[in-house]
Amino acid sequence: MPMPSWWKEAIIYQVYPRSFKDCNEDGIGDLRGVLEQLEYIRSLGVDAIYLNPIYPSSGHDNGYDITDFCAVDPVFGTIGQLEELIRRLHAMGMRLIQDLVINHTSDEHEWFKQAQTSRDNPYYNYYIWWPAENGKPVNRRGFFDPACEAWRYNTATDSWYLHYFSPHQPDLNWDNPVMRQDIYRILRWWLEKGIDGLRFDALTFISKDKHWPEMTEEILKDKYQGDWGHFYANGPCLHDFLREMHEEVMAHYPDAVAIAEASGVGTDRVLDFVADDRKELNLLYHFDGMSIGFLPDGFKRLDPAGYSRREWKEVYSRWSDVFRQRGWGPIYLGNHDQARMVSRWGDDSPESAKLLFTFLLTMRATPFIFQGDELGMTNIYFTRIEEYKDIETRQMYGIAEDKEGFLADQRIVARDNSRTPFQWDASPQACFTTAKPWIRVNKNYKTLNREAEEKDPNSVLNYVRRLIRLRKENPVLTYGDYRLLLPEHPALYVYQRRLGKDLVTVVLNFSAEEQVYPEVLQGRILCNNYENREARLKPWQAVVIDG
Ligand code: TEU
Ligand code: CA
Repeated sequence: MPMPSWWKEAIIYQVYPRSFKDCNEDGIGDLRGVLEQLEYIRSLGVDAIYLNPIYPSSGHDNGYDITDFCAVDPVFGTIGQLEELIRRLHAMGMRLIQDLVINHTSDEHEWFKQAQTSRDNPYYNYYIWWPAENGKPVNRRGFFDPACEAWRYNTATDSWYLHYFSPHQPDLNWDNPVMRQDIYRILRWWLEKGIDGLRFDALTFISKDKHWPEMTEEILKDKYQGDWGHFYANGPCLHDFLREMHEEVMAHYPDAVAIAEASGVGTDRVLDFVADDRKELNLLYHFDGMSIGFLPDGFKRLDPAGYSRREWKEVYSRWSDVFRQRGWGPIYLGNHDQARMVSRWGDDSPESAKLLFTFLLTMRATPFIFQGDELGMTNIYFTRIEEYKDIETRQMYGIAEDKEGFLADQRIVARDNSRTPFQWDASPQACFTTAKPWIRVNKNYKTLNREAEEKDPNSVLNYVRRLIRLRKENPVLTYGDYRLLLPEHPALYVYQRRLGKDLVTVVLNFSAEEQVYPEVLQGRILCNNYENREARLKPWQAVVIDG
């Protein structure tokens, strides 16, 4: 049995404030909207909120380009409202995890505004530069750059600055100890306000190899599975920085959880980050699950052959087994960077949404629920590039040769699919706002909304509430061992959770077809997304059995 921790037993609800609830009629969600809906969030039975960035931002990447780390963007509200959110969550016995971006800043951050004026400016070395006299910078990919470049020339300093994302997001130079101390000061400033943890954005990218090894598509393929994220997550000083950040900051707030968004880290390395004795991080979330079904070119193109449920079972079983003895992990099926989980991994049906939640809430990991998924909210299925707001979609469209094919895939995988306004009820704009929303509300809000689902005992919403209660009432679902059955079955995902005498079997028909599994008739039903239970499992049927 692992050492108990609140963040191992918690169920965490991700709030993307921009799309949650708008209370000042500007079409953009805000903190007042979150405060107003705290009772709803509590009614789910979750234990903590993970809040996407609310800091002043230049707005190129929905808040992931920060211009002031120690403030709240007026578009979201005030620091006082954030402090009220912390207070009220604590009073409810809940917690707050904030999202902080410390791999890069906005190019409108004071540090960068100074740095770009002169090589002698004290802030120049807060960033990563390639002096023009050294010739053309080495090949690196910028994920959101119009030409996929990761270097942008700056005239005043006659040098190029590095940006792994857009040119408006210059990467910070973590080799600079003065810059690191400034970051640690910022972390303490927030932790002193009583927040209960931090989700660190793109954290595995913070160490850069300053020997600037050449990177070609061939080397990338040979050494990093063709994934720039794998290469970027292999910087030489990454663990030194994480250990220092732990020693300097997180160790002084032992009840605060440190979570890394960790593109490029697999099960072969994860314990180097999260094993207790490493004194680096508590949780790290991977991309292996979200990468299922993509072609390996890193441009979010779907494999026309689709993906196999065997692969799904292998990935999630591997990410459960790696923590069998030490360490712990989160589990998620959607977030602000992914499409709606019921569209990406189900078939938009409520049954498939319930099945996905049964999986999410019975695995040996800390479940993260993205706002709206508990209603079964679906993709919005934009058809034209003009409908998209997301820098990633617009940038990739600009460089895509097959633009029609790219748009067809984006209907399934685009990040904007999960960023559409929360659907509260059937009133105009789903009661998200009385103004024009920053992004269109999904047309299905008239029937797919919170108010309608509150009234339906069989709604996805009420099913999720029951599942959350089931997980809370049965420690076997949190700490119990995990054992996969039928690994080769192409559609059935069956596994057991065992803790002492307690044994629970989870039977999931991850398909739109009926599947025969007579063993499902044994044992007392703890949860079932259909009325009845027969040896022929219905499409997307999920059954949790005691024994
Ligand atoms: O996402 C980082 C991220 O998704 C990369 O690690 C990923 O490998 C890359 O996008 C290639 O697909 C975080 C935030 O979650 C995201 O919303 C931001 O856009 C991004 O960082 C930049 O801050
Ligand atoms: Ca607003």
